[in-house]
Amino acid sequence: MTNSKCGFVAIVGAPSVGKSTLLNRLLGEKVAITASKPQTTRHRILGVLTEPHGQLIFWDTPGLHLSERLLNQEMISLSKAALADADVVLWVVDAIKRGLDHHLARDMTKAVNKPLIVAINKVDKVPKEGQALLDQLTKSLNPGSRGSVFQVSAKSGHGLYELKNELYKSLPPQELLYPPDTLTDQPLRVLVGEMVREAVFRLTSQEIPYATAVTVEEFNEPFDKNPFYFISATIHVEKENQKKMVIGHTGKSLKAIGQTARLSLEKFLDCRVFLRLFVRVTKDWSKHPQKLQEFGYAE
Ligand SMILES: Nc1nc2c(ncn2[C@@H]2O[C@H](COP(=O)(O)OP(=O)(O)OP(=O)(O)O)[C@@H](O)[C@H]2O)c(=O)[nH]1
Ligand SMILES: [Mg+2]
Repeated sequence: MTNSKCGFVAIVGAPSVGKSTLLNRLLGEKVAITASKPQTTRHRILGVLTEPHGQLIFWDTPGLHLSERLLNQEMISLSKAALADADVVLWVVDAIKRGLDHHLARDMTKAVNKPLIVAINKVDKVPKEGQALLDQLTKSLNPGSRGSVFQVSAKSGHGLYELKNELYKSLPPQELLYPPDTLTDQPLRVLVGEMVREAVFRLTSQEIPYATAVTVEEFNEPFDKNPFYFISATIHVEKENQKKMVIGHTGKSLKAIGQTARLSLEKFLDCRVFLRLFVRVTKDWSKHPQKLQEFGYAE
């Protein structure tokens, strides 16, 4: 009989509540991109945390929300699959803004009959005089016999030690399912594309973040004479006017996207990066199942 606890934790919740930030913070590494705009995450992202007493295998998921859009429906089905496959559900709630889709997330997490841990995130944003309201919210979200509620901050790390301990308690005793040095299942190339998409998400506005997909065409590791990564990637948008917006007047916007993406890639890869970006119109890609598949957003 093993002493270690190990199992799958589905991180679910409404868009923008801080699911991906929480995952990165728990792992101490960036495996998921984050942005202040909703619907940033489009995949089910695996993040593995191995500690002396076991292994927490997280799935970060796209924010649960209602949408007619094909891409969004694919995203939501990934979140539902994670809920169905997990050993324990970690429902993340924003301490300040509940948002329209809060009830959808609540109903979906209620519907699965599994241990449920609620993390009320962003408590660093709650002013002193808001503490009573926060405590009221904490009481109202208590899942009773299914689990418990924690006040946390993915930004400051507040409450995460206690949250982790509770997650371990809900997992079955079993041998580690992944080798201890596993961090994520995403190929490096996919992560690199995601970091370029993060820069687009953060630096553009209106419909552009939602009309963007990124593919990586070249990914060359450093070697003796070339002490940097050489990466070339394409930013796909759906319409000609969107391409103009991404490039910007005299290329200013694309330059800023390139700079931001390069800096986060250099931090992540711990090495200098030469990044070449192209912008291409792939007409209405988010409406075509085949394109969604090609860009990795559908099975
Ligand atoms: N102040 C504060 N901001 C936070 C915290 N956690 C996340 N954020 C911010 O909230 C925004 C959304 O964070 P994400 O991690 O991208 O949220 P998400 O739930 O993964 O969003 P989707 O993938 O779109 O569903 C970002 O601007 C984060 O910096 C926190 O604990 N405190
Ligand atoms: Mg996310």
